[in-house]
Amino acid sequence: MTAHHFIGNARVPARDGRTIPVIDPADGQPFDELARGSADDVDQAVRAAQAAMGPHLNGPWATTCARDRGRLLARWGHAVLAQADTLAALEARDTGKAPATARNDVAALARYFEYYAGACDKLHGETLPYESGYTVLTVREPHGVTGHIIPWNYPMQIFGRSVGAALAAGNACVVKPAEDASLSTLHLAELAADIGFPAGALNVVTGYGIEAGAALTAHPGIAHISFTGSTLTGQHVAEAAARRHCPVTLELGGKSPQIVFEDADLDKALPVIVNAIIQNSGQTCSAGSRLLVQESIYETFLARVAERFRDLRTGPPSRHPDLGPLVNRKQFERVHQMLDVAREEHLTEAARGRIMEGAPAAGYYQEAVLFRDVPGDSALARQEIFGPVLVAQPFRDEAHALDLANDTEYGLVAGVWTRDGARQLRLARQLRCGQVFVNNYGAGGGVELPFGGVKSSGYGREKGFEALLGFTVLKTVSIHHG
Ligand code: TXE
Repeated sequence: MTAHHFIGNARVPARDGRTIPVIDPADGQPFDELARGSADDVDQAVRAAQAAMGPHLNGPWATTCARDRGRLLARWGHAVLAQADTLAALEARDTGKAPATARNDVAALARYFEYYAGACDKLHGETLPYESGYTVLTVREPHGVTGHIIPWNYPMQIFGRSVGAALAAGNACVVKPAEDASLSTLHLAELAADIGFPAGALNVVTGYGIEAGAALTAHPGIAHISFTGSTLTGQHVAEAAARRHCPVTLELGGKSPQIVFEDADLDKALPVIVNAIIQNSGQTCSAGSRLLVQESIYETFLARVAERFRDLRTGPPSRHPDLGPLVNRKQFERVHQMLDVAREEHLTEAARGRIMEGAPAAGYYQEAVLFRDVPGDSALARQEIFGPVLVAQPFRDEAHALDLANDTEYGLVAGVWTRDGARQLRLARQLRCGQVFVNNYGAGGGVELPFGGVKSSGYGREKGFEALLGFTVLKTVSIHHG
């Protein structure tokens, strides 16, 4: 792979030759290098994308019709599946993901391409009733060149949902993957070129957020930005974009509640609830990180969750653990900092998993941890930890559960476990978030399901057909023919 951007269907080194080491989270050792992108490199990528669109939507990519865009996306999806093992191994090495999670990411990526391949030629405008003698219609046009800033937790899935939808809608893309997880993105871009995407339709600039990411956000040639990452960086991105009236989609994570009522099917709920926090070692925007359990079953259900937690093994991806290492030292230290806060707040630890024997000492290994009786004002109940840490709180009744669930600055996802149909519907309507799962929980899942937040979890929607609308501009054409 080593140290190149991918611009105009070609490998391009950083203009100033600088690089970033790629660290293996399993042992903390460097194993590759990335190009360290600068504003100059971003400018080169934006120009390549602009050339693909043409000055008047007359470039080679802008004139590729919807049917052919769909065919290219479909071919790309097949190529991804044909290389599933290679991609999963690359991702597991780069991010520390357990192999099963990496394989699931490849399958989801291919499914995004399949979904958006089929959607390309179903994205259409309308004709509108207006005054006599007029025909008025709407057309959905691409923004032009779209910028995509991607985090390190699900590089392939987030690439698929964002870039897949943007290309399907006819935009040319410039992607800035996370400095901790760029290898799969570069591989995918090369694959796209191999199967026939025209030069400039998809460009990748690697590098640090504060350099390449900030340059992309500020570039006047970028007509839309899709960002997934932290709340604070999302704010910086939106501020920079606002200065030049550039629309933004922000997906900023959450502190999502899983609410368990006494009438729930607890056998069904238990594995889903545990998986919703440990999946990808807790580094999931929609992780179910707060467990709210009705008082009457609190002790018995918590004992069952604790039993599961004690069995969870964290270790190197090569040993097929339940949880792989955290992605980098910064994230490892952040989770440790939160565990220090838990000690200062005298929180009660109900269970802890274990680190597999022989896991390299320099790797970023963190056991799954369950805290109980965590007060609503605890930092652990309020802040996104982004690690395998679950905080449990009891609730009295439905009104109390709703108060606790909505008492958060975030609003991405919520899970509700109950057999009471009326309560299912009430809570689905009253929970302040972008997705509600009743008697299931979709941490990271659901290609077809529009996804995004309210409050500090961001705005705009990714996934599903809704995402396509966000990657287009609606033009109204009024024709007076008498
Ligand atoms: O995120 P950043 P970090 C949360 C999670 C985690 C915390 C910090 O709580 O602990 O964020 O992670 C690019 N202009 N999430 O520091 O900084 C950066 O290069 C433009 C939740 O890794 O938001 C990377 O590509 N871009 C989340 C991307 O932004 C900039 C997933 C994310 O990095 C930039 C990841 C700038 N000024 C972390 N600064 C989720 N919603 O799933 C950085 N970047």
